[in-house]
Amino acid sequence: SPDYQPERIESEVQAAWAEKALYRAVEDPSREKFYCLAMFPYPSGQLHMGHVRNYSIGDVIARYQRMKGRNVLQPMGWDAFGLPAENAALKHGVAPAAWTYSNIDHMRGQLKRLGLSYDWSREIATCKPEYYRWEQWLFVQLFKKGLVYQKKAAVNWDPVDQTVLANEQVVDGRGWRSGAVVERREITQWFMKITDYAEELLADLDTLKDGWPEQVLTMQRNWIGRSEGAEVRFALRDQASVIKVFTTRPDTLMGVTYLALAPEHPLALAAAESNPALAAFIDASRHTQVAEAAIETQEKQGVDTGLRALHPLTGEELPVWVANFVLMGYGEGAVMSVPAHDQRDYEFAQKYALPIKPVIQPADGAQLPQDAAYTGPGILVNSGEFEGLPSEEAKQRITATLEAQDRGRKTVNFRLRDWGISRQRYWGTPIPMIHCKACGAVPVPEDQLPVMLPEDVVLNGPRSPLHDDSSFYQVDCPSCGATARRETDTMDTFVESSWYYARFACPDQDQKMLDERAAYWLPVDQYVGGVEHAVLHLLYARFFNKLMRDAGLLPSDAPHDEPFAKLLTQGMVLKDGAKMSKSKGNTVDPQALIDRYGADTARLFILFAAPPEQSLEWSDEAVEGAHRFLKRVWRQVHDFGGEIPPLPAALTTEAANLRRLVHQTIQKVSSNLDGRYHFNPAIAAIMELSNALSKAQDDPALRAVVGEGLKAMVQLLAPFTPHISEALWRTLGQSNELSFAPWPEADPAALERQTLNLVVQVNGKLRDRIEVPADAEEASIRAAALASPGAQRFLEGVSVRKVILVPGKLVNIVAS
Ligand code: ANZ
Ligand code: ZN
Repeated sequence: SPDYQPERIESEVQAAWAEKALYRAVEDPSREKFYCLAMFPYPSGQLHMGHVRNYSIGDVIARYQRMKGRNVLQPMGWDAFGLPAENAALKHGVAPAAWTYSNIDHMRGQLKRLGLSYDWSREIATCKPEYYRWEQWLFVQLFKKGLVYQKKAAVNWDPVDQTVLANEQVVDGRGWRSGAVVERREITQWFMKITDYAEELLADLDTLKDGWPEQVLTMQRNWIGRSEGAEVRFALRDQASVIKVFTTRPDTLMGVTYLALAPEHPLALAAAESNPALAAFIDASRHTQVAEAAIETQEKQGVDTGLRALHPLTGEELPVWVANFVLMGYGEGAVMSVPAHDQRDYEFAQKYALPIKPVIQPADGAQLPQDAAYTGPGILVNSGEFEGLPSEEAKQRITATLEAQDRGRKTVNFRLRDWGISRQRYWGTPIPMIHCKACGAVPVPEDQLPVMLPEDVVLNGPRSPLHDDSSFYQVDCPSCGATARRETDTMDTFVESSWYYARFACPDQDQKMLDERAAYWLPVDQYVGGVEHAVLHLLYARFFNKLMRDAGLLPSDAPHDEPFAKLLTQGMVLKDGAKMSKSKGNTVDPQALIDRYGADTARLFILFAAPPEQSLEWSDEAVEGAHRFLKRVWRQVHDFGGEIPPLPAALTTEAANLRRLVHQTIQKVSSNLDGRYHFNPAIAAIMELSNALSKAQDDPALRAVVGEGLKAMVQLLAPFTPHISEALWRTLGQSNELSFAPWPEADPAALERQTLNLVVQVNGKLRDRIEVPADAEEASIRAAALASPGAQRFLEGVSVRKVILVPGKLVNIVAS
């Protein structure tokens, strides 16, 4: 038989697929569709092992569904905007666009080499104007609906490079290039109102519970962070203004001893004008980091503003402080402080000698802690008319009392913030807005879209060249014609990845963002990607799906409310127990693996080594093992050679047993692929079948069954190792396309175990009858006979001397 030469076989098979455009997806409402999508890659330059895993998993699912007769769409594209292109441009003096496009070319070749069944005619690169123009178009629609707006927000500012830095460009509080201490600056930026969709984004997570990992749903729920509570309004003693706070514990209202404002709170800023100590504190807080996590861990500090607020129910005077742990972006940017029952408030009160007034007693009568806040529920004390109420009831009653006096109301607050999408970077989608002195922010008229990003640029530093390119920013106001300035910020690259899955349905549509093909293909039936995207990408994509639905681009029905019906989050690829990463220097280059063993071995190894959701430990031996298996399969099918004879009308027991194994394997593999991703037991079953077939190979009496088994084996292997399967399919004399050959069905007749009825005698007298499998071993037949109730009755108190087996007829137990 010819040698197994993966490189030759794989390139021949791939050429044939490409020539026939085999995996081109065509909409066909009469067929059940299946949209399989793996998260598209950033074109960093080289495929890494995580990509190989991600895309191999997706391809198994797509290929299986295709063989099951579904109309499958499996597309691929490039998440092509982003910072690394700018960094590479600075390092190597090549324009980000040129760098990106050449990476795409290289990586496309690598993906093709893996034999992934993509419809390459639908390829998308998000940095192309024909893609991002529709993102700009949607941005304008959202602006008109009020779902996009501008406000000031904090950024990381590098005072030496005079530029805004992304969070990942800040290393230990310093600019990655200049080494300068990064400052916090407030600049005007664009926001998308994802908070308008907070309730729906939260509620619809329930509809995903059968298709998404519970862990991802939980992370999204926490990220959205819905809290029920109350807004309470505190009047100021000496001014007409009020301080609004959000609290989840209105039951503690009688224990408030001071208020705390965020440093950016308007009242704090106003008070600072006549209070130098306060001004200095606020100024210092500008130098601290933007990230919420950093704020949580820093030491609690504050300054008294000198303002006095009035308790809404008692009229008692309360000092108003500014505190560094109060976030401007959460709730109302102000807190009613209850040091007896909130740990932060407690520490702050201790530090600045503010009063602590307990108002909640543990219901079980336990003592309040001596040196900490008691944060649990309980019974109200020191609380006037609310005395004695349990916390839950007190929350209702106190809120109702405030409401009646117009000093508060019940509210729901979300942790989720509006999505700031402005990036002061070059390599991104230009924000399609124009700033006019007279008219304000004016959207670029639709017929002038796209706002093209100049690709032929030279980067001299981290500062975006758009900021200094007057041919880009100098424009006439579309509304009044005066000289105006084009927005020079670009969009967060998460915007592109929020809707690419929909655009794959109609990537050639140049009149609209989406057409009716999107209604056919969406939702994605199976999405595959890394769990690191559990929140941002997967939340933004869900948000965009709803935006596109509400813009009339997708049907308003339940199936189209969510973009991804099922989600598989694959585990990491490890080596020596650690994540493979360039910085650790422990990477294995997939290209070298493929060059040496072929794509089928690479795929088989990665699919067999661990369940998709779990981390996968690299192992050279396991790669070798996968390769040896494929070599054996190759030899096995070639040794068989030629036509598969028809099955004889009656099978010998041996033949029936082998045939049963063939059909059991079909059943096992199918059940492990159907709606599940149990690839390793599926592959293990195929390996067992291969073993059994190779033992039977030389027996002419078994030839028909071996042929049937080899054919099934090749079909079952097709989703995992498509090239060798395709080649062997031809060897077995098949002329149809294996990729579309119907998935084999287990024959119930073959699965049935043939049985024999045997007579059980004790000392030659008939005492029972037993049914045993036709292929049962002698020992198990003897055991069954001895255990039969009829024989047992006559075996009590005697010893068995001998058990005589007359095959196919009887078992005689000799006892005395
Ligand atoms: C009074 C109180 C008493 C509170 C008590 C807690 C315990 P979650 O559950 O995360 O929604 N808070 C409100 N706005 C804040 C802001 N801008 N920055 C920092 N903290 C803020 O948290 C709600 C609680 O966080 C609110 O309830 C408020 O403190 C605080 F025994 O009000 B609480
Ligand atoms: Zn104007």
